[in-house]
Amino acid sequence: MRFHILTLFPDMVRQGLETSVIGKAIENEIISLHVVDIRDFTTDPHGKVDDYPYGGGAGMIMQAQPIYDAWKTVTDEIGYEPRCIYLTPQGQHFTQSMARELAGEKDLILLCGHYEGVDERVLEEIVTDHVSIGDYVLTGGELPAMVMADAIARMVPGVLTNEESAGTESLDGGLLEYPQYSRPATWHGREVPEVLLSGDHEKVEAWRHDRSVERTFCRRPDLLREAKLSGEDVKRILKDIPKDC
Ligand code: 6GU
Repeated sequence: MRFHILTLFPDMVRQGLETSVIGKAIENEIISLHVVDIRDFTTDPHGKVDDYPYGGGAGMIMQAQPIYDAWKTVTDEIGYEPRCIYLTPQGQHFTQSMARELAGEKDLILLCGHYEGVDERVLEEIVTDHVSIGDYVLTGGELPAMVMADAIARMVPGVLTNEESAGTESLDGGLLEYPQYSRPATWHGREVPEVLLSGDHEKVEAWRHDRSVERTFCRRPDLLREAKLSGEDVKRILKDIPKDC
C-alpha cells in the first residue's frame, strides 16, 4: 500500500511516520510513504501558496493551483485517481472500521490543509472523502494525516509482527481490551490476579472476556450498542457490574 501525503510541512510528516513500527514497515517495503511538498508545485515566482480570502475575513487561504498540480503529478505517475482524503474538522469522524476499510486500498492520497482553509474549487475537483479525527480544532491536517496513516498502516498485513498484533481486537469486537500484567507478580504490594498465574487457559480467557465487558460498561458504555454480547454477558452486566463504576 502506498500513502501519498500532500503537505506544506513534509519534514513533520516524515519525522512522525518514519519511526517505530510504521517506519520499520516502510523500510521493509510493506507500505510506502510518498510525502509531496505542495510548495514545490507553485507557479508563483516567490513560492507563494496562499492568498487573501475573497469577500474578506481573517487568515489566508491555500490556493488551488499548487494543490491541483501536486495531486495531478501523483495521479499521472500512478496512472489512476485513487481516493483522495481531505483532513478537516468538517469531515466524517475517523474510526477503526474506516481504518480497516482504507487498508484495502492500493494507494491513498491524504491532503493536509493549513491556514484558514483551502480554495473550495480544488476540493470539489480532487477530494473523494472529508475526514476529521475528532471534535477539536488543530492548526493543520498533518497530525490527523499521521494519525490516519498509522491506524490504516497497522491494518495492512505484514506491518505488525505476530507479537504486536496481539492487541488488534481492542475496539474491533466493540469491546475494550482487558487489563494486562507482567513481572513481578507483586509490585507496590499489588498482586497480579491469581487466575493469570493458574495456567488454566480457558479460565484465563473467560476472566479476560469478563473484564473486557466490565471495562466497556464502565468506561465506554456508548460502545456496547455495537458490541457482540452473549446472553451470559448481558446477565453479568445486570447482576455483577457495579452501577457506580
Ligand atoms: Cl482532520 N484537521 C484539522 N485542522 N483539525 C482537526 C481535524 C482535522 N480533525 C480534528 N480537528
